[in-house]
Formats: sequence, structure tokens, C-alpha cells
Amino acid sequence: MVGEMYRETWVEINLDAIKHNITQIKEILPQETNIIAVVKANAYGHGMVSVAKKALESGATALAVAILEEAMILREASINAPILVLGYVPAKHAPLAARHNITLPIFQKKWLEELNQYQFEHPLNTHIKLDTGMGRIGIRSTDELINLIKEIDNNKNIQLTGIFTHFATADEKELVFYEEQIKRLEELLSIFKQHYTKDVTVHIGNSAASLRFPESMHNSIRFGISMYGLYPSNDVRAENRVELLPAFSLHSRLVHVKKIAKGDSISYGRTYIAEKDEWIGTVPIGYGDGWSRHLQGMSVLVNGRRMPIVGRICMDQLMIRLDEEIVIGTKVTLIGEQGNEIIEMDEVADYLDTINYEVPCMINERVPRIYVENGKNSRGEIKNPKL
Ligand code: PMH
Repeated sequence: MVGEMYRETWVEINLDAIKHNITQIKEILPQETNIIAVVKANAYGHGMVSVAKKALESGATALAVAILEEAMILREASINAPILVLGYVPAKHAPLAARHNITLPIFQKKWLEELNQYQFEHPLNTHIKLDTGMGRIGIRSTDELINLIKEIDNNKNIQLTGIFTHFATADEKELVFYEEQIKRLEELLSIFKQHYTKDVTVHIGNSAASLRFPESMHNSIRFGISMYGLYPSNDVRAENRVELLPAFSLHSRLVHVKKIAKGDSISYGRTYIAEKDEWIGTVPIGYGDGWSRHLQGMSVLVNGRRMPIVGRICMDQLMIRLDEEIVIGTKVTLIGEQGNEIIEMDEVADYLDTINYEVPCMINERVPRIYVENGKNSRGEIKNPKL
């Protein structure tokens, strides 16, 4: 049946960890600072609707996504909380956003003018995006800002409810550029306040900024990576400001175990030749699931011990070298804990020469997400005694 899990390869998402991480950030934020849960890209691969619901239940008051499609999925799941789209949405889709009470960013006068071509049943909620140094999207100059505000005042289709910016280096040890962005922000905000007198919400901080400067986050933070239990960088991790719990773990099971002889080879291209007689296990996950071929040589956990991936990773399967004969069906953990051993997201990211953000996003929809909540998964098994 469609939707059934016939292959035992799965991502486990610990929703209790999401709640824990939100509780942790709330403890260091001023009481009046709100949390916008960033759930774009399928909640960084964690499963957007389940994470969004848990985040709202745990104290987040709004959601942020990258694209209108994501916002629509949240609305279709009966989520009524405020939703902000962070990225560009073509003006012709603004009436749809307005109909579903989805807030869009504004940063081009032309885009606002184009709205006049369309019929709006409801006014569109908007937040001005300021580019204070990220160089991606946003208003950069005071002139642009003043012109945009004039257009906002003239435009009956929209309602301005917020203004925001994004940091390029908030996770780095060196804070000179962060401070330059803050300075630029203060300049633009002061111009904004001179030309626009109604009250709007101001939000500037990602996880790194909110962990490091919780007192200066204005009205809300946009909390992404650390809601998932990961630190935005090693520098921020070393500062040890809160104790985060990773929500994501990746598992499979041995489907075949065999002994090979010295000189036998494993997988495409025969890149691995056994140096002695050894036990090899086959695991049903591969690059077709997002487990990159570059992870050849990386360890996985079996029976609480590290075992290396040997030979090329195939599209749907990979092989590991076992340290003894191990029974078929034994759990294999590719990211997460077994006993006293752990393979962290950061270790996989380092191996791939990327950042922890990218790894859960890589694991695609072929791998089902199984949710753990209130200490139990859907099968009623007790999980994570730490929580
Ligand atoms: N706000 C905006 C505008 C973002 O783009 C992101 C993350 C966040 C908040 C949350 O940041 P955090 O996960 O560090 O807390 N955006 C991205 C990105 O575009 N590439 O990597 C992270």
C-alpha cells in the first residue's frame, strides 16, 4: 500500500527534542521576545508539518518558510499561526498569499506597483526585508527605503506588519562584520521610524545571533538550526550557552551478512579489496536516499560499535565491514546514538566538507520520518531516557 514502510530504513525525529530546544532558547531570551520557528526545506529535512505543530505547541508563535508552496502546505494542514515567507514570491501570487493570510517579504518598489494589477479580497501582510550585509535580497539604501515606504502608504492592497534583516556572520568568532550589520540596521531602522509611524514587529536574529545576543533581538527571533538541536558553528557550540538535543537520527538494518576471503572485492569499481577474511554486512540505504557516495569510508554504528562503510556506496545499498558475524536484522545507525557511541550530524558534515544544515536536507523523501513524542515512538517503544 502507498505510504507503508516495507524497507527498514528510516529517519527518527524526536519531537521532544524540538520542544526541549525551544525551551532552552526561551530561558535565555527576554520574556517579550517571540520565536518564529524556521521550518523551510521540509523543516531542514525533519518533516515540516510535524515540526511546525510541535514548535507552536512548545511556545513558538509564528512560522517561517522559504517559498509559498511551503506556506500553502502548512495552511492545508490546518495550521493557522502567522506564516512568513522569507524568499521572493512573484507578485502575481500575492493574492493567493493574502487569501491564506501568508505574509510576504517586500524589498522592491516595482513589485509593490505590480500588485495594483491584481484583485485582492484581503489585504496582504508584508514585512520589509533589509539587506544590511548579507547581499542576498533586501533594501540596501536609505533612498530605496524611503521610496518603498511611500509606495506602501499609497498601496491599498497591503498592510505592513514587520521589518527584518539577516546576518551573514553571526556564527563566527570574529564579530566585526556582525557589528557593521547591526550599525547599518540601526541606521535603516531610524530612517524607517522617521517615515513610518505605525508600530511594526522587528526581527533580525537567526540561531547564532539569538544564542549569543539574546537581549538584542528586538521583537522576535527566527530560530532554525538550533531548534533542531544543532549548533550553527563549532565556535557557537564551544560557547556552551545552552544544551541542545539533536532531533534527527538515521537508521537502517542489516539485510545480508556474509564472510568474504582475503582478496575479495566489494561493490562497483572494486575500490575495496579485503586484506584478510572478514565479515561484510549489507545495509539498504544509498545515494538514491541522499546518503552521498562521498561517505565511503565513514563509520556507522552496529551493536554500539563503529564499523566502516567499505566499497562504493550504491544507489540503494551500501556495505560495511563487521568486526564479527552479526545477525541479519540488527539495527544500523548512520546518524545518532547507540549505547555509548554517537555519530553526530557534525561528524557527517565534516566528512562531506559541508555544514550540519545540509546533511538532514540531503536525506530525501524516500526515507520515511518516524516521530517520537512524549518519550515514545508510534510503536510505543520508550525512547531517549535523557528526555
Ligand atoms: N532567517 C533567514 C532569512 C534564513 O535564511 C535562515 C536560515 C534563518 C532565519 C534561520 O537560521 P538558522 O538556521 O541559522 O537559525 N537560512 C539558511 C540558508 O539560506 N542557508 O542556510 C541557512
